[in-house]
Amino acid sequence: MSNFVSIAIENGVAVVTIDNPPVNALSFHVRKPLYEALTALRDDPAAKAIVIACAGRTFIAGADITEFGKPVEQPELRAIIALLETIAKPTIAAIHGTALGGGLELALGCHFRVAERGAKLGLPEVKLGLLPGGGGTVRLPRLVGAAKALGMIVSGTPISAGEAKAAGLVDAVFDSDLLAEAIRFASEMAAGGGPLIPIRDRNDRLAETDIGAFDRQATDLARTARGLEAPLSCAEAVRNAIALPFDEALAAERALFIKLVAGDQSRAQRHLFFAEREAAKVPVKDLQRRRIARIGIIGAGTMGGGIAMAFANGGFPVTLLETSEEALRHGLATIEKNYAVSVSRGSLTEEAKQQRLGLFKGSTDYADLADCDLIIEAVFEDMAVKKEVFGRLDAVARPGAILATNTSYLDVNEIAASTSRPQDVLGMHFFSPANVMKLLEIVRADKTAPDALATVTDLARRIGKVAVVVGVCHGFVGNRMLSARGAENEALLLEGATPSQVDKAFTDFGWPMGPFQMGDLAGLDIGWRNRKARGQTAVIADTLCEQGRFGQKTGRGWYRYEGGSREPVADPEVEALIRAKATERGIAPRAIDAEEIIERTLYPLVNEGAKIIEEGIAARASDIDVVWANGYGFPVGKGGPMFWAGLEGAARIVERLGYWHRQTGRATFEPAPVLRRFAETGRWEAL
Ligand code: T1G
Repeated sequence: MSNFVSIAIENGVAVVTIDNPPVNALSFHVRKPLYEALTALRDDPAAKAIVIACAGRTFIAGADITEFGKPVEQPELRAIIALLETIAKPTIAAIHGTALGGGLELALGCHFRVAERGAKLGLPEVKLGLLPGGGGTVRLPRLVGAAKALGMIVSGTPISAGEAKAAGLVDAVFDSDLLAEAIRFASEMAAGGGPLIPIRDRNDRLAETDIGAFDRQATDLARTARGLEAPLSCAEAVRNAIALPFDEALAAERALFIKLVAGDQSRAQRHLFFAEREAAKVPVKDLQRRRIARIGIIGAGTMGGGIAMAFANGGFPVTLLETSEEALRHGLATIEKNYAVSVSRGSLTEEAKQQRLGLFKGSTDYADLADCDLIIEAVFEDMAVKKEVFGRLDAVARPGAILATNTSYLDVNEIAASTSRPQDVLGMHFFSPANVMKLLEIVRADKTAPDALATVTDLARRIGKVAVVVGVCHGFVGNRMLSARGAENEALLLEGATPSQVDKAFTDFGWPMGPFQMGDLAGLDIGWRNRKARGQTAVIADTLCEQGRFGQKTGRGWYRYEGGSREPVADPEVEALIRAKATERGIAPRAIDAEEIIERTLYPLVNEGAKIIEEGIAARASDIDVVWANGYGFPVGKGGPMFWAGLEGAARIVERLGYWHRQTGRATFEPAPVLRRFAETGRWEAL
């Protein structure tokens, strides 16, 4: 056959094996021999049944994403599935690892699906700004019902083999020997001679659909789309499956797919897919990783507790150190409460909760960190405190242990220099809540050893984090750019905009919330403390804090929050304060539109990213996109600030920054040379 597709016939059962590492994507070089194999077996009397299986760690993880945007080579996936549905002998997909996207769609072209206990099945195309384009939106509802299919397709979240069995998506689940079991299953089906009904001809589950409930579900799901087209197209396609004859619904799916795959949003989300994988690659291949079995966390506060949970969730035993028994008890109690909330929400079993709690060992004695392989400090954000902690760590940690600081801003080189082993020191900047937020900025200090960096980068994936390696500067990549994005916030208010107007410009852009609502959520006192520590001021925000307006936690900040609700209400008192501060400065209010707000906030964001590339703080522009999409809610449909700059038009950004620089004389607006270069070449690169 070919290197990628092979056939073996055993006891009348033909096994077609796909072998296209690393994830058996349905690349053209797989599709062609697969089509030929199935055609041959359809007509081969020796084959009483056909099993489709995959070599390696997973069943087919989808179409080959690298082929999107290029001319499509025949046969397409749809042709292979249409061929499958003409085969008058049992066809069985044997699923291990993941059956995703086109991989699950191919399996839906078979009469039967059997899976290994640990397998995951899903249609995650929406996460690439797409919808299933191989008939998934039309066949899946026929098997699992429209409501279940809609949930799976609009969320893109895979389900377990057990859940798939319960939903009717798979016909059998085996704990082991998947292939042998699949061959046995195939023989039984061939011998049974039962009716072989292609899914396209199964309409019972669709007929049961409560269309009113379906439309309400679709409307709810659409509400969370925040400007993304794919979730709406997914809902429309599944609706078509209910309302239209099979082939019409299939054609409608195709039209929607072609529109989305050519669109900027899918290009942006595909960019992020590969950018996340690129960011996790350490430059030195085949570097021996250090052994990491036990984790030590210093500080059981909000960050320390969240970090500890992230590692326990990844199966690591954790030693949690605090300065006093009381602080330790409080920290452990908060962790237990957080797990209890997950159990009450059904996202965790009581058994799993107990198992994870069993991984924690509390202590107030530094000596208990001596058997830890990685120790992460999450104490108060003060250099003197951090140096004192690292000095004590240096005395107790075993040779070769990795010592990490969770600082959000401070100089990791200075912290490393407070130890006798700077080669073992790096930053691990988690985002709050650390057990939830996916982003992890790994800070490479000047003396950090490459194997320590590689070890921690790999570890990040094992605890479900998206890791980005960054250099040392104030605020690293994320927070440094956040300061540049926020530098104009107060000026915009003094000149006439309101907090609601600025926030609306951001939510219309696709952000979950704007800077003022975000400030109220995080707590205005944090920024206030940082500004005071750095001798900086923010005339309006400082006044709000002096009035005890710290945001949601005090019921008043930039907005009012009535009766403990999280819903922001515009507060005339704040607008009066802003006008008063403006009058004191002789600033007359004027109309400011969303375009100006975006120019004065997101253009400096991109500009700061350009400086970061120039300084080598980020290895790639796409790393910056990964930081902002995973840590700061940058709309994925825009691909991150550096990708978006290409969509927005770098020449326009340079021109408008130049305009505001001339207007204000403020440095944040001076176009960076790397940005000017990007405007000329379309490539982000250090000069
Ligand atoms: N196409 C091309 N390359 C892929 C790929 C794919 N579908 N999936 C993974 N890779 C590459 C990836 O870039 C990396 O490369 C390597 O494989 C290992 O991946 C018609 C339209 C399967 C859960 O969205 O979610 O089908 O960096 O590091 O952590 O309807 O990969 O080593 O050079 O992620 O073990 C739908 C995408 C496609 C699933 C494994 N499918 N993949 O995770 O490994 S659209 C998806 C994943 C589609 C049809 C449509 C994960 C994984 P490199 P990895 P992993």
